[in-house]
Amino acid sequence: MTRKFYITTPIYYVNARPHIGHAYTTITCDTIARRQRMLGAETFFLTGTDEHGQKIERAAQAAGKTPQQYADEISGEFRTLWKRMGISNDDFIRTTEDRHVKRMQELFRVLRDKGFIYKGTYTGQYCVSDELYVDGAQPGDPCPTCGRITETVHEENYFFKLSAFQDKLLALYANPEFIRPETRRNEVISFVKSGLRDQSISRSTFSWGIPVPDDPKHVIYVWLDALANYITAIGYGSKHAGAQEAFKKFWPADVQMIGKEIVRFHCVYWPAFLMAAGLPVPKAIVAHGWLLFEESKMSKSRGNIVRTETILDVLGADALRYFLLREVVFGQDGSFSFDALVQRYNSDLANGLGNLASRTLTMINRYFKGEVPYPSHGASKTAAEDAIAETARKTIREFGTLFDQFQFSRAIEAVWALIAAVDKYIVENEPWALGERQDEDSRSRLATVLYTAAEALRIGTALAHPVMPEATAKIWTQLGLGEIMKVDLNALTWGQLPLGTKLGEVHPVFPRADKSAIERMQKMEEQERGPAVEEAAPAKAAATPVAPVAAAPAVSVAPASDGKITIDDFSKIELRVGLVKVAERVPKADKLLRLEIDIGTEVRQILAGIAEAYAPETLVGRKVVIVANLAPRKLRGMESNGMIVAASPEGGKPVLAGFLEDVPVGARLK
Ligand code: ME8
Repeated sequence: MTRKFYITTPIYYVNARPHIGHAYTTITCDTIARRQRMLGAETFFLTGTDEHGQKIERAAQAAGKTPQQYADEISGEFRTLWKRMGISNDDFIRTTEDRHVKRMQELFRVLRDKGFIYKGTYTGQYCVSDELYVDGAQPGDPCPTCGRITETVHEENYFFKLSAFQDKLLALYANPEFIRPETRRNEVISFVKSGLRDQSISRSTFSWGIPVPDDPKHVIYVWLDALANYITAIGYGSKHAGAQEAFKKFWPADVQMIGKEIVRFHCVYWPAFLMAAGLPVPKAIVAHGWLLFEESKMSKSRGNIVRTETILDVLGADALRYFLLREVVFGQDGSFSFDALVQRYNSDLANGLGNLASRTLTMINRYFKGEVPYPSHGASKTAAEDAIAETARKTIREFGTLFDQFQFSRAIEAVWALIAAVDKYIVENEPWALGERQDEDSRSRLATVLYTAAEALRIGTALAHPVMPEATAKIWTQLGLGEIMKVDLNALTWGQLPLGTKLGEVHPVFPRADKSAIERMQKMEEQERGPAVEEAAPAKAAATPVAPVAAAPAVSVAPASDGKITIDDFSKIELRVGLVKVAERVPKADKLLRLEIDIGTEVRQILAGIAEAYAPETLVGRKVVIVANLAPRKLRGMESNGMIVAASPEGGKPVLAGFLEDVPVGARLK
């Protein structure tokens, strides 16, 4: 019977456009799925979007759209991007799809019927950004995950009896394969050992979610809704025989890949929900680290994202795939930079695999009319050929072992060690010099050298295919070998390159990237970021908060339970009238102005992203509104001490807030 393999990514929130952090997880899963297919497994690879909850409802509101319109748009962007990148997912689930909604409600019913759900009242703190109940927090406390100030929630909820699962979960973690890597497993074990409280699994103060069956005043907690995607997508809860069949075949998942910040949801709540429903738990939850950019986690709220499209436009998907899997030690955080990307591309792809392919195939074209030559088993075969064959065999073994342990970087390194060995072999054996001679020994030696190089190239290419599907498929065609996807990796071994194979047309696969590639990508990202207007940053990151211009106050406050804030909350924000004394452009920053503003008690330096809307000279002498009690931040190496308040119309330029009547400098707005 064919072995099955089911792999999932998290389903991504639709409050932010995809960036290379999301691409990292998706690429990793795609690579694993492709290798599994080449190993003969019946593979199902699932990704999708997480579209319900208060965070999405608010983001849609802010964008002036209905939540559904908003979700349609951003979910569409994820799908378009994955398609453009050639991601081989077998399905894409959206939590707003009817199939998910119905099956999710069925799961809720099952949990309720089995006695694991009861009604109660929740009073406590909630982080909307992480959609997380923060146990033990007091009003005004920050979220332990993102640092934003939590909101107080007081509402009637349904609860899940999580406390009943402490021992069962600890027994589950005894299996070291269940949570990977080990560090994450230890964190989860100590969290569960410290005691589990029942978990609220519904909300009743907003409506953007799946209604609780038979009690539609409540919507199902977005994390229960979202986690269920992994089973609803493959047929759980469906009445159709085909769907039931698929569920039976593919569940439990073999690998559920996530980023490290959502380990608790996947390793504690998720298996508890499944056990309560009487379902098997996944075989492995695998958590990777974060992609950092400019030294902090790449995320929309920090405004430090890199879009995948920029890299696709300039270097292509394979370059990004290779870089992420080779450069980042899986499980740990890894830094992204355009410099490092281009450097890796040139050294490993243009000069490494690309160069080996083009020099080997070009010489076969030149000296053997484009047909794979017959190696000699006689005198012209030396120990050097045996050494390459042995290295190739070892690489096949090592690559498989390391890859299956999620050590992608080391697995790739093994293939590149083979490429380096073949390069050295070519240099030492000088096929170009042999090609100049016409005697039989030289011809025979040349055939042996080029066959050996081509065979090693074939093996390296087959192994690297899941990592770089597009480029390796091209090399495969140039080798005259047809469809690389059909290769059976179980049977891959030295000596299978058919003699006399007619090569395809030879083209360079990785043209060298020059320095301008870095500048081009940086420029594209700068343009995309636009003026330095960002969403409010985490309160925790006090040294790096908020933009110099914002339409809304950037100090986090705790809304009362109906989403409104109290007067006390508002009074935390110190808005004052300021007078612009100096205004000038910031060199090499198209959008930024440096302002000196008198606020009555002192003159402040504030940097504002308004250079495209206001010429500096028109601002001097103007009265503006500033947020005076904002923690200072550095922009372009200069301190910005406060923030100017401006309206930021969607798609338009910022407009400064001002007064029709005269007001004294330093007056407080309240
Ligand atoms: O958490 N580095 O969605 P999300 C590495 N909807 N990976 C990153 C990353 C970064 N800087 N940024 C994002 C959610 N990711 C929930 C999941 S699942 C039932 C519900 C990747 O849009 C990484 O996989 O915030 C992370 O876990 C995921 O995107 C978070 O995506």
